[in-house]
Amino acid sequence: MTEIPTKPVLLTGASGNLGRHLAKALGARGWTLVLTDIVPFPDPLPPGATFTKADLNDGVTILRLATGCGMILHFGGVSTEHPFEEVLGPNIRGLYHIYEAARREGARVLFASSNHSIGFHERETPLDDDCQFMPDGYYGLSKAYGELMGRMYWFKHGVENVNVRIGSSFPEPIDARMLSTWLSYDDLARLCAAATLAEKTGSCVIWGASANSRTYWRHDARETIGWLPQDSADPFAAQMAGKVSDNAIQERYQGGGYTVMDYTRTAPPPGKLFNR
Ligand code: 15L
Repeated sequence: MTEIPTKPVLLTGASGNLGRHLAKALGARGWTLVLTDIVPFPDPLPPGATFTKADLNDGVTILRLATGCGMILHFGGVSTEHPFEEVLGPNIRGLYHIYEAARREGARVLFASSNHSIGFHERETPLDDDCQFMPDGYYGLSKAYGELMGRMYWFKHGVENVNVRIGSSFPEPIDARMLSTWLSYDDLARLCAAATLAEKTGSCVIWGASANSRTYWRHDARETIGWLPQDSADPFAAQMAGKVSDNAIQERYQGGGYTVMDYTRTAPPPGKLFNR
């Protein structure tokens, strides 16, 4: 795909692992990128890109950065499990600033959601995009809230949004769980490009995983946005097979290690009908 968006694209979280890869990959396509992060951008700027150090809590600056942009790729905020107070500002108030900016600009949002919004689903239960939220911590909860914020802005204000429930986006899978959840950097970049260039998206959900035969996930809106993953974790299967933890809870649920962080339940885990 060589098409170039007609308006600049705002990329938050540009200095993070995924942001850096996206800045490079989308910059190489000739896209005009407005990059921002709370920490400095560590790489050479792609041609035509600008970088502004900004806090997502600062709504005025977010509005200014989004001015003239047609798309916001929102990868900023806290990206792993943290105490509630640390998640609140960047992931809840910050996301509100992103959606207000999108509303004012008539821009579309790609929200980097996470599998941790549904992390307490059993690994053996294949999920579609309309499954219940089952957050496995404050971080996952903020991602569920973020997806719902997108739905509200779509119904109430017509702001389009693509909610990507990212599995595990790393250069390569690093444990057996990632044979199911891995998303290659290149598939992620192609997904961001497709979501930006699609004619219409409405408010939709995409499972952010490569074409892994051991996937936990099924139906989503990939046909609507014209994205199909091209990579797969399958070739890493033999290497990763033994890389499992000795924690039965962690191995039971899709969210893996996040489900057991600060886990204080003493009774046996709930059954499949999760509230019994
Ligand atoms: C995420 O949401 C995190 O951002 C990432 O660091 C991984 O922990 C990933 O989930 C995962 O579940 O593997």
